[in-house]
Amino acid sequence: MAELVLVNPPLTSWEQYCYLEQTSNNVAPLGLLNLGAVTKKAGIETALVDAEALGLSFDQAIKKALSFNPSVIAVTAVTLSISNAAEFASGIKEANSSVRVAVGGPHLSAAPEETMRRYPEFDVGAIGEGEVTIIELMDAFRGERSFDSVDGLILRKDGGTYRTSKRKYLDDLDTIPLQAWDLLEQFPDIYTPPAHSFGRLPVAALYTTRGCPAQCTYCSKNVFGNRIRFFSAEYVLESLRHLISEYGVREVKFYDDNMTFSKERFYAICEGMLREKMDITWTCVSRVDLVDLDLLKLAKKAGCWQISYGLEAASERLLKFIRKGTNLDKVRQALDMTHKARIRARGYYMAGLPTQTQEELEDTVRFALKEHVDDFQIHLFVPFPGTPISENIEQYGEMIGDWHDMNKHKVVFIPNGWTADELEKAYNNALRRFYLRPKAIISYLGQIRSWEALTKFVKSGMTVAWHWIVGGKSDAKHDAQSRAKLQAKDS
Ligand code: B12
Ligand code: SF4
Repeated sequence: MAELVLVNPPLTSWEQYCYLEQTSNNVAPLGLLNLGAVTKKAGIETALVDAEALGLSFDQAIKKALSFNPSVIAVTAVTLSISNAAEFASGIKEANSSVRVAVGGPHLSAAPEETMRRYPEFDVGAIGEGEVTIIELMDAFRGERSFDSVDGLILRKDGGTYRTSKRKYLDDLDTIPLQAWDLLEQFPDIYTPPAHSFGRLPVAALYTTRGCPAQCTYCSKNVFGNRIRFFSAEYVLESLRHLISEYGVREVKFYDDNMTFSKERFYAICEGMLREKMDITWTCVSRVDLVDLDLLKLAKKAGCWQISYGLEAASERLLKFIRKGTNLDKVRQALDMTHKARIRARGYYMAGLPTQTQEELEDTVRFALKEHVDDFQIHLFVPFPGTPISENIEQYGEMIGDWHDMNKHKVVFIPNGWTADELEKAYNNALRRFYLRPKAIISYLGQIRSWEALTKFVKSGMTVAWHWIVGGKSDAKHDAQSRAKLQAKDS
């Protein structure tokens, strides 16, 4: 029994990664783990169904969620998964119309009105940070306060919607209890990254900051906003101790955008790991203007083996256009320093940015091949709702996809001067050119430290290479199979 069930909706690896599905990254739903931690602490009986990680169909997810006999279901979604969240909510209502369904997360926070208009099956939406909202919302569902008095909601009235006051950001993130990992079925066993992205298992994901003050125009920051807030070094170390002692975790992926923003705090985290001789290897994400050689050397000593940087494009003009706030000199310096510190550098790039020419994309690929980019991740540009660049996107090209296509592997936006076919070919070509080089394959193999990783690497590498060389099933056929899997009825 549980009064509240938190749900990560069904989503297939094909929907998320298309033909790269063998490289899927199964990460625990960190937002729901935060919400579960606060609701449990408040004495609310809580369960969690991670339908995506468990590979559940809608029918299975609905049955599982209702088996707890909840009065409220809280579902989270990014733009890609919002229509699945709605389909799930609709099934819940059909099975038991007295259960209330609340929705929150990055998509609802970015497009609250349009989402509530499109999907009447959501009773209420939660905009922004959720830890205080969920507690107050549960009080409102119990009739102990009015919905209007809860900040950060979008509510229905007379066939339309209205918002309550804006939810203020938490000033002290350390007041959030440690993530409720115990709510996950099969953690950490089923939460594994793609083979080229981990050294050791079990792996857990964490983040140590919220918000980002940079101004990148394509970035979706509707949940945590522009001000960076930090979990303290001690809080991060306590999270690590907990994961190591309770779950035997040996590798951690820090997913926050700017883990090195406060050098003092980053040093304290690394020094703490060393002082306590934590048997942990890890990766993190940063910006090229937020690292230096001393910091990188210390990170290496503390177990860091890869840092990801958002490099986006090897064109000064485009970096300015997207307001990245960096330049190619800083990129080269950071890659060089990362290499000197013997940490692998992963570069995130985008294909099909507004105003990007075919030559500029070609320059980007050449740059990545030439510089010390050990792992190359290129995604198709997506003008996500709520981002500055989405506001006047029609001026730069044509939108051809809807929310459900926004997985960064499908063409949803065709910049002026391109056709969809040209863009797709250029994107696939970029991936093929980087990965199908002996140097890249040897480098990936060199980083693998376990049989599990090696087996996974060979299997996924062969499937993807087969697709590049021979071609695979049509996308339409895959789409249909993926839908059938989600809509299968449990006998
Ligand atoms: C880690 C991460 C990943 C991981 C894992 C995601 C996961 N399982 O949680 C990986 C690498 C797998 C990944 C994949 C993708 N990601 Co991602 N990811 C992130 C990142 C960096 C952190 C996410 C996170 O854990 N946040 C911390 C938690 C606490 O925040 P939260 O989930 O938003 O939850 C809070 C609130 O939203 C709210 N809340 C959430 N749900 C609900 C429900 C209710 C009822 C209530 C009351 C409150 C509430 O309360 C929570 C606590 O405050 C964010 C950027 C960011 N800063 O958030 C991008 C981000 C979420 N990803 C994004 C995208 C686009 C994707 C992908 C579609 C494509 C891709 N490859 O990048 C896939 C889709 C995956 C999926 N199934 O959701 C976008 C989403 C934009 C959008 N509008 O869709 C973001 C915002 C990045 C960005 N700035 O553009 N991602
Ligand atoms: S892309 Fe990264 S650096 Fe830029 S605004 Fe978003 S989180 Fe900040």
